[in-house]
Amino acid sequence: MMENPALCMPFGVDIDLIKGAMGDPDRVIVRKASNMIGMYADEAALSRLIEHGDPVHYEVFEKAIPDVEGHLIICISKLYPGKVGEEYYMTKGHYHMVAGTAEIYLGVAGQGFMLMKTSDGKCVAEPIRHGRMVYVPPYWAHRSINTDDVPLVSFCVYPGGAGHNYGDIEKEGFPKRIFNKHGVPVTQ
Ligand code: PAN
Ligand code: ZN
Repeated sequence: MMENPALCMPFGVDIDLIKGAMGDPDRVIVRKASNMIGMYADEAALSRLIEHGDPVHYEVFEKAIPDVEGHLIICISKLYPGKVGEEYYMTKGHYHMVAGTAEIYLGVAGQGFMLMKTSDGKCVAEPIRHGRMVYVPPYWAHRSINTDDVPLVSFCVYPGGAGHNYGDIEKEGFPKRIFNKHGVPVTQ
């Protein structure tokens, strides 16, 4: 008889709310400037960054939870401070592969925005910071943006089996961007 793929053992994990790190992650995804080609408005500024050290833009710390319905996938997302030209560092952003699945982002440290869009053109920038939760409803693509000068750390929870669809966002982009203009975040 086939074993049920959803079966696993209970566990706990330490989360360092100051450093924005998971005690014992099973997987760490690291995205550098060179993984962000095509995402920022100022492509020349991104090329310069890649040539000058290719800095890490963000890290995602994950536990190995079965990616099937019934589970809740958890991760810590740590988005470093910085700018590409005048545009703040951000994540690639994605729809979920199973588009009708939601996600909860709890702001742990730093501050910025969760930029969310639908395929029919709605777009919302919701502030996220320590102590604030952002609800990403089903069908909304989502990208975090760090407008602070410390890492923006979030604790994310989404349904097992949701998956990630990066391709549609690479094609569509987001209708809004957030720039640093004379020291303050401006949405354009
Ligand atoms: C988050 C994101 C994480 C990194 O865990 O995956 O913040 O952003 P990108 O996946 O867009 O590179 C999430 O939304 N998971 O579904
Ligand atoms: Zn997501």
